[in-house]
Amino acid sequence: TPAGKPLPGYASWKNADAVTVHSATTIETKRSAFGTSVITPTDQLYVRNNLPTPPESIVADRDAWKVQVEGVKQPRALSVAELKTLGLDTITMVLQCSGNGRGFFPSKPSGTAWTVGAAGCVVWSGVPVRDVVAALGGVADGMPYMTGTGGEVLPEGIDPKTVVVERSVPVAAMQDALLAWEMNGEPIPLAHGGPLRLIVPGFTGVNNIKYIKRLAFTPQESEARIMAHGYRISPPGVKADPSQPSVQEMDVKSWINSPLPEDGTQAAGLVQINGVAFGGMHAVKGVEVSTDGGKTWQPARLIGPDMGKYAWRQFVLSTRLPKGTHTLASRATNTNGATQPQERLENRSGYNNNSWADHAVTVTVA
Ligand code: MSS
Repeated sequence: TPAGKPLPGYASWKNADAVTVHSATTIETKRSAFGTSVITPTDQLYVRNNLPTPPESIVADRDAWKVQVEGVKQPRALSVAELKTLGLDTITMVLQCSGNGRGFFPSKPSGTAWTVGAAGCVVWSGVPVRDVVAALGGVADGMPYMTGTGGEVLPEGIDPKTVVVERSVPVAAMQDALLAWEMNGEPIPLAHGGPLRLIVPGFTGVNNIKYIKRLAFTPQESEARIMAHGYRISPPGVKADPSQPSVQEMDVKSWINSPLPEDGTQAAGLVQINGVAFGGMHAVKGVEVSTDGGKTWQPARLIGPDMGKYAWRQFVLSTRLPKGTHTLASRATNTNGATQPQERLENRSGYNNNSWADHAVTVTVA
């Protein structure tokens, strides 16, 4: 990133040309770097850390890492080595920060002004949480939540609840969840949560706890600040509180990755307008593309492999663009019948932006 900040040490192996470094804890994939191969290469995937990254030493002996499992009939600590004996599955999933698209909010909420690049499509391998739970006698009675705790060593002298990365999701999310040790064919790098990460498919980034040290089935949601007050859909100007909805299940969303204004002036004629689309908790049913700012829409074609309902699909509209300026937009629909809305849902912290209008791009053709 010649003009931007340097890559931080723990992510020095990232492809500097493919990312924008916002800060030492926030690195965004460039819109022009997503390509059309479905999977986001690990060295181009965004990073978002709420705390400083743990030391490299935690990935020195990956199999020795332990997770404490609680709120089951037989609670105990399990090593990664033991987890590997209990079950195995592979799932492709869109990992997307809750604040992806915040940069399009005119209200300029505080937090990183991500545009589209706090997201990627990643293949994860690990043990299904339900297999771990079965090995420990099942979930204990009266536990409506699954709570994951990050393995960061917390700064001393402050109430841990104010800083710990600990999130609760409804226990039903366990059905598709993994305790993962591998991503895109290699052990999960420290930057992305190795040696062990909780993967909750369909749920926004923050619910996918890195370097997980505790997985608990709990009677209540975590009282950590990141759960109780952080990541809530608060009305504009209203302070966050636990009564407001938490940022959890993702919504249907798509955006165009090519052509882009930064590609410069396009030659008039045939163009392959392409991008990515995902359905949140449901598969993508279809994508429409507009070349006139949303006045008219044409069906796009889904291309590339279908890697399951939690993955994104690539789409293309092959069309002719005459000379002039054209506002290109995409609008996805999922198999549950939800269509991407024109407008974002206004909220204080700029979460869950899936507005098609915000994600439109204007290109010049000469
Ligand atoms: N985990 C932990 N442990 N820590 C931290 O900080 N963050 C979150 C998740 N998880 C964290 C965790 C967030 S917030 C996000 S997005 C994600 O993660 C990211 O991932 P990557 O791998 O990309 O970095 Mo927003 O919703």
